[in-house]
Amino acid sequence: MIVRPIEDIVGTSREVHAKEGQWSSRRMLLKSDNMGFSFHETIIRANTKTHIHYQNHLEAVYCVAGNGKIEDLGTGEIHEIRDGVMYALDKHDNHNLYGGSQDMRLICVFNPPIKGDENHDENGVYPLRA
Ligand code: 9YT
Repeated sequence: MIVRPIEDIVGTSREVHAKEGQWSSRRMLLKSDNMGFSFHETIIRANTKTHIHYQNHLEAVYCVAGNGKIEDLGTGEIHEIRDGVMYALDKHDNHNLYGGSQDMRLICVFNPPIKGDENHDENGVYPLRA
């Protein structure tokens, strides 16, 4: 059994920050934990915009605090995100993620799992790591 409080993640190599400061990702379960997925708590800062296009991963995201929006760049649709809303990038959806008036706290699951220190490249992609 793995039991891991968030205090053991914050400030360690398992916490990764966006290069431009829009988000922090606390990686609670990684590939090395052998669960078949990775499990993150992500803080999206208020009043920020992040372009994301996970071409190598599927991601499900559940908002547990704060508010924001997701813009589907394939369809042009914009969806409100708040406590209780989930979105799943089941088609590797190209999107913009916006922090709203408050920081958003998101619980994120990635398949295949993130290995550790991945950060977005210039196209909002995480590389696929062996
Ligand atoms: C929601 C989202 O994709 N935010 C960017 C960071 C990512 N969730 C991560 O690595 O935790």
